[in-house]
Amino acid sequence: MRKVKQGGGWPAVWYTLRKAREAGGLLRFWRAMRSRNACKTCALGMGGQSGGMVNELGHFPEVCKKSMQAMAADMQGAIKPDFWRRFGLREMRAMSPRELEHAGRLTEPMLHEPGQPGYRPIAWEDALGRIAAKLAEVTPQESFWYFSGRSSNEAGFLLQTFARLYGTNNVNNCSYYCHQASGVGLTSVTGSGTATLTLEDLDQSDLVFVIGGNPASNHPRLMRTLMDLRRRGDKVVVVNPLVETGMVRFAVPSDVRSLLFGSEIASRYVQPHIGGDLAMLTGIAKQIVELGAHDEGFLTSCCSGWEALRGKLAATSWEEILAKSGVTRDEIDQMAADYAAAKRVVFSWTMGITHQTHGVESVQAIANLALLRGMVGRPGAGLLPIRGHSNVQGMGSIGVTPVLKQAIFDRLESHFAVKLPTEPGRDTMDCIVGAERGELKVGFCLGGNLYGSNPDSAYAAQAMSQLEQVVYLSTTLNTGHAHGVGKETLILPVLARDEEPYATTQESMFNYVRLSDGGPRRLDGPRGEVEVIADIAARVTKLLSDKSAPQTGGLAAIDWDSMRDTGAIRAAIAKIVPGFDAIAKIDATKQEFQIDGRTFHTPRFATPDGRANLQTHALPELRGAGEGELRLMTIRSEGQFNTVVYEEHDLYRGVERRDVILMHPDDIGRFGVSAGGKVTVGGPAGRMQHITVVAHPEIRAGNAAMYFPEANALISRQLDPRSKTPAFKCVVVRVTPQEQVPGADLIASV
Ligand SMILES: Nc1nc2c(c(=O)[nH]1)N[C@H]1C(S)=C(S)[C@@H](COP(=O)(O)OP(=O)(O)OC[C@H]3O[C@@H](n4cnc5c(=O)[nH]c(N)nc54)[C@H](O)[C@@H]3O)O[C@H]1N2
Ligand SMILES: Nc1nc2c(c(=O)[nH]1)N[C@H]1C(S)=C(S)[C@@H](COP(=O)(O)OP(=O)(O)OC[C@H]3O[C@@H](n4cnc5c(=O)[nH]c(N)nc54)[C@H](O)[C@@H]3O)O[C@H]1N2
Ligand SMILES: [Mo]
Repeated sequence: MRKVKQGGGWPAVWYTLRKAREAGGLLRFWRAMRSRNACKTCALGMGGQSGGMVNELGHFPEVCKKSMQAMAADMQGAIKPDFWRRFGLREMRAMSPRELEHAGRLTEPMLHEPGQPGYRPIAWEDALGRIAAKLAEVTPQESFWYFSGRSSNEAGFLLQTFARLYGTNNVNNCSYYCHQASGVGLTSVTGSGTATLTLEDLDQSDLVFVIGGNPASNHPRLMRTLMDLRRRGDKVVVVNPLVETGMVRFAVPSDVRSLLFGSEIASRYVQPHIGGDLAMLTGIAKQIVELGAHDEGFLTSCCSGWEALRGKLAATSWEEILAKSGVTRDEIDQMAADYAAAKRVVFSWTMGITHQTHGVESVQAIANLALLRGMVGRPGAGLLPIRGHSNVQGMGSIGVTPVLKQAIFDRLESHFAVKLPTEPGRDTMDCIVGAERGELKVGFCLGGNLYGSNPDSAYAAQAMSQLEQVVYLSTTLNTGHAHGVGKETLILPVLARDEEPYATTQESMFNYVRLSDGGPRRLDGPRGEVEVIADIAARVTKLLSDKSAPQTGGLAAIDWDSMRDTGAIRAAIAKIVPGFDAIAKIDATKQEFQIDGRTFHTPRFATPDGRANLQTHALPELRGAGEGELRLMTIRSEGQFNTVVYEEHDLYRGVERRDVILMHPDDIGRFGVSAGGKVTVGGPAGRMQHITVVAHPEIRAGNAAMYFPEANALISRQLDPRSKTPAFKCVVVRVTPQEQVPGADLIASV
């Protein structure tokens, strides 16, 4: 496949037209894209009341391919009834993520029971009755509640409140596999777990660091901001072991000049080894201090820990920094010079930073670096974790976390006059471990693909198979429905947010709350998430009160039927979640808002003493540097959204298929394999066979890449101890030519 020379551009424009045709015509598609609903894909916060394709500053049109993919997917027809007759679990397991997604929309509740070959349709009444009966049978501590970041604040709040009153804190969201390290790291420094700035600040900056991310395909709307920055003569420093085409050049489709001629994005591109960022960031900080370019006044008056950090930087040797980061002293000096010369600097980062066993420390090191020159707590500068799912941040804000923030805990108790459980709740991986050990019996998933997003796929499937009941609220099929099944599995079809009969809200990565109007349903059958949750909650409350169970008092404190009205849920959120007061009236005012207390335009932070806390770190060993070892990252192509694959090819990297490993030509030689040849890739959790080697000179030698979610078969369950996030981006693997594995051709590929 020929590699494109830049991201975006005409292919993105043609793609739009093709998707529109698939979705039943340009007009129908355009109307759907322009409806007043927050964009369904990433957390940049497009759409809402200004209508689709408008950003938080009112700029239109802001277009991106993946929002069209997601929209076209929701506009698919229903799964054909004979699908379930033709395909049992065995056949579904042989399907690719793409085939499952393209089977169509889920419209009927489906049930899989022990001993049955596959799923069968079941009436809503029966499905809801079974779920409620199981929840009334098991103890609350035997259940867990997983939330993806696609659902609304209202659905998230209602379900987490129900789970607590039912009696468990086993409540968590996909953030544990995503930006949890950012939340934990930022909270330890600024007292708040989210971005410290607004979109407007980003537009005013004169230098942006983009570390460990590929926004050209994963957050394309950010590319306009970066393009504008370069046009003003300002700078973008990209840190990534892989040279991503779209981060070098990008043609912004909605900008004629850019579309025709392309725009340069990175002014500097630095390629550390995978996992080398913490050492590299420490090096830049050390150099800033050696240059005397730090802001001594800010550090002493607005931060704590400056003396300790200064001492630690001085004591960390350049040899150690260079060996553990994989970058040269020259590169560090140049980045430090860029930084020292800039006035308003934004540090942004994504999964290359958080998917590491030292993710929290790397986030803290980014914050240290920003604080060294007083770049937090002033306009036009700050810290920006580039979030994934469109409402993953909202899920965290409204309490979808094992441990509730004290204020939310207290106000939930007082508002509803209830007592909440205080037993520690499980994070996401701990739920999988608990399932495997037989400590958990019911798994309830509001969207997402818990199986597909887990490391060590075989373990995840085994763990989930021990559960007595798994419940999914989903829009389309994914690999979880095939592999992540319990003894009994129910799939409840739900409406996408632009099809719901009520308004909902979502929170962007800039702490901005968007209002989605909902819209007409496209298909008969699916129900609104809030309606389904309220229904189950009412049934469980009834069953438990019939049994006089201890939780009855708490559950009965809420009239669950009244909670089918999202306005009633918002009224509760406004009273309970700090910073969300304005949500109570959003329906009437249509006034979207910035959450209070999170954006720092003055250097007074949300810590008890108002100071930012600098942190010190020991540098971790560089993994995968041994004989015969390769460091592997698992990444997305732009034709997928997480475990949902829309296209098998990867346009920007010029790769035609997904069962590949991208290796540097030097490593291809070192391992005695050949480009285009088949290999076995062995990782800590398993082996993958019949993998095709793709020569990718753009990746730093010693490092390799494979696609998520397929490569989860290889990845160990090793976690960052502080954020409990798996090291999806740094897995030590070995590559052997296919022929050398005895009997390899007899074993089916994973
Ligand atoms: N099209 C599309 N958009 C998406 C998604 C999607 O699947 N598809 N998913 C959404 C979600 S939930 C998320 S979280 C975001 C993810 O957005 P990203 O974080 O941009 O996505 P990843 O593909 O995980 O890749 C991370 C990048 O990190 C680099 N990298 C890997 N290891 C390291 C390292 O050790 N150091 C550094 N500096 N870089 C490293 C890789 O080369 C890659 O370019 O995107 C969101 N948007
Ligand atoms: N190896 C490896 N593993 C990873 C990653 C990686 O980079 N490498 N990335 C991690 C990251 S960043 C994340 S965020 C997780 C992703 O984890 P998840 O959020 O659990 O997974 P998704 O693939 O985004 O979930 C997609 C499914 O959500 C459902 N869905 C879509 N829209 C809606 C809706 O409106 N309502 C409901 N109820 N359901 C809906 C559809 O059924 C769809 O199949 O994976 C993680 N796992
Ligand atoms: Mo994510």
